[in-house]
Amino acid sequence: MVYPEAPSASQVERAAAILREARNPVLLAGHGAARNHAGAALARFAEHTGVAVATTFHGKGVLADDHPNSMGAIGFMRRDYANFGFDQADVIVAVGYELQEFDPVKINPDGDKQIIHIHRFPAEVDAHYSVAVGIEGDISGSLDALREAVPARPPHTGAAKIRELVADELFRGQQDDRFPLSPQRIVADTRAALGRDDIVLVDTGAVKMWMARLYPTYAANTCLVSNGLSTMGFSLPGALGVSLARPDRRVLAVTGDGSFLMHSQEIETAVRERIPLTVLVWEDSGYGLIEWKMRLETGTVSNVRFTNPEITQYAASFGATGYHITQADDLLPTLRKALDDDGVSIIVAPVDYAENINLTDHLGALTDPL
Ligand SMILES: Cc1ncc(C[n+]2csc(CCOP(=O)(O)OP(=O)(O)O)c2C)c(N)n1
Repeated sequence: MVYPEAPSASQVERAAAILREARNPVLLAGHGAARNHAGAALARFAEHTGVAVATTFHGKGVLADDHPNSMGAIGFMRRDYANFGFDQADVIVAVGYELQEFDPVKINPDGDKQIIHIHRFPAEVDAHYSVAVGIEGDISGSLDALREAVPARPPHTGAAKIRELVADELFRGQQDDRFPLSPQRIVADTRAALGRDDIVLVDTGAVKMWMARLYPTYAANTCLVSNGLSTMGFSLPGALGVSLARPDRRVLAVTGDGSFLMHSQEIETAVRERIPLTVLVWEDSGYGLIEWKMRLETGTVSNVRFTNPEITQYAASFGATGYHITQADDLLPTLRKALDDDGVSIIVAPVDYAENINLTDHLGALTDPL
């Protein structure tokens, strides 16, 4: 295959020399890999070199989460399962990663790992992202060239262990009948309601942390997360755009109640323009992520609670249908009903964010270097 923007042969050879000597190379795929449709080349590269692959939130799905080399998404708040894969790594192959996606201190705390940076343009660097070799060019072409320059290796065994940790947490979530709902239950039911190629858009907030870390994603650009600058208010108007662009897919906007109140006026657009829209609001009557960070960083919490309108009545006032979940078992059938409907539906799911701090405590205590 001929690619435009072919990588330089000398850059490829310098990177191959590092990879041949690597004891435990790990791959991080970012936004650029998804945006540049590098998923197929990435899978070929992972299968040949045996590397375990994590993605950033923006790269979610560029390697399917059920691929044997996949470790899922890298942790953002603190550590998460996929971070274990980087603890013992000596080389990081970063593919389409950009510094603003997340702070590399989390995967290269001592700045001692060798980094091969593959992207269409040179890397921005910092003390934890100091590039040993940059390969600039078409991402798929660069991956194929590097693959051809290194010997095949057996698959990294750690990836399967990490997939198991994620699957176990989701399985427990699926069984969790508590009300307000556990975040894991909402993620599990969201996954069950959508097909592999359907598209979910996730707003920023605690909701994003849960969806990004746990929602199994099988193709690039099927779980679109507001990250980087992380603007609130992206998912609902974003879903209108996705519905128009991909009328063949079912589309779900997932948002916290704070973000919902920043963009809910666009329900009017959906009703007026007859654009199918389903919105799932994780309701905690607060800025859940800010509360979570305050607890972690200052130990005190202030000014993060607010009162919602009665959202089902609010939705009805636009001519949309509102659903208020009142028990855990109602969520999945309601999601299915709304997604099968061509109209505009807003589903309110009360969430138990006591799980936020439990999660960071649990992950902080967990060390499982692979
Ligand atoms: C436009 C904008 N304003 C403020 C912020 C800072 N911020 C990030 S998350 C968040 C709270 C989000 O609350 P909510 O939408 O209810 O989601 P939750 O965290 O409760 O899941 C805030 C205020 C932001 N990212 N974007």
